[in-house]
Amino acid sequence: MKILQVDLISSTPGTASLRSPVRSKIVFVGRSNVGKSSLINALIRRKLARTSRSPGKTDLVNIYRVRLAVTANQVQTIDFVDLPGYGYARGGTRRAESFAKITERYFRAAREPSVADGSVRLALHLVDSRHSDLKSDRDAHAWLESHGLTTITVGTKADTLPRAEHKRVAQTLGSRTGGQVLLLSAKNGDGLKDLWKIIIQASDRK
Ligand SMILES: Nc1nc2c(ncn2[C@@H]2O[C@H](COP(=O)(O)OP(=O)(O)O)[C@@H](O)[C@H]2O)c(=O)[nH]1
Ligand SMILES: [Mg+2]
Repeated sequence: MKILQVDLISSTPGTASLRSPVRSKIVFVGRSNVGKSSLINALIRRKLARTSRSPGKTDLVNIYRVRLAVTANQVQTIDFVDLPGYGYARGGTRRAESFAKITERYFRAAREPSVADGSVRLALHLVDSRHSDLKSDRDAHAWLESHGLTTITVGTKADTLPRAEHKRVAQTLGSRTGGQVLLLSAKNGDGLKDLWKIIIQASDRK
């Protein structure tokens, strides 16, 4: 697999930009500071997404268009959608609302026949491996499921945990969601290959 090109194609608080020709979209959802932008950068092997030490900086929907050669003669285009983070306490209710609004609008728009056709292939729900059982994450997961989205739980920052704990954390995440779980690290690259496989498979689906 070779990444040919990545462009930030839109960065907006709204959904107008989503009325694009149908593509395979992979949506990144998670608490503020969970490592969404870092994961996108690690996957695309470029420093395109802005990362930040302090939470609550992004309330835009950023879409990265990724062109990759899956094999020598199979080129694929996938949009990575980086949604605003939730659960940022200091921003207060207003920020929480704005997340809910943007997210709901996003998914509603994506479900419209005009832009849908199942173009959202997968929601990657990012959860900090060190905090694997937070209410806001459980709520977000329930929300994604209730909207019928195929969701995979991704435990981020796995490098901060001793290896011996990976299994236990994966189990906690799995028992909570009942779905597929993947632990990874944008820092040391653990799990990225597995995530690419999942992404390509989901995008390939007709
Ligand atoms: N140790 C470690 N820190 C990470 C990892 N991914 C992100 N971070 C840190 O977590 C903070 C938030 O990352 P960012 O990608 O901006 O989070 P976002 O708000 O979800 O987009 C930054 O200080 C990152 O350096 C990781 O895999 N391991
Ligand atoms: Mg970010």
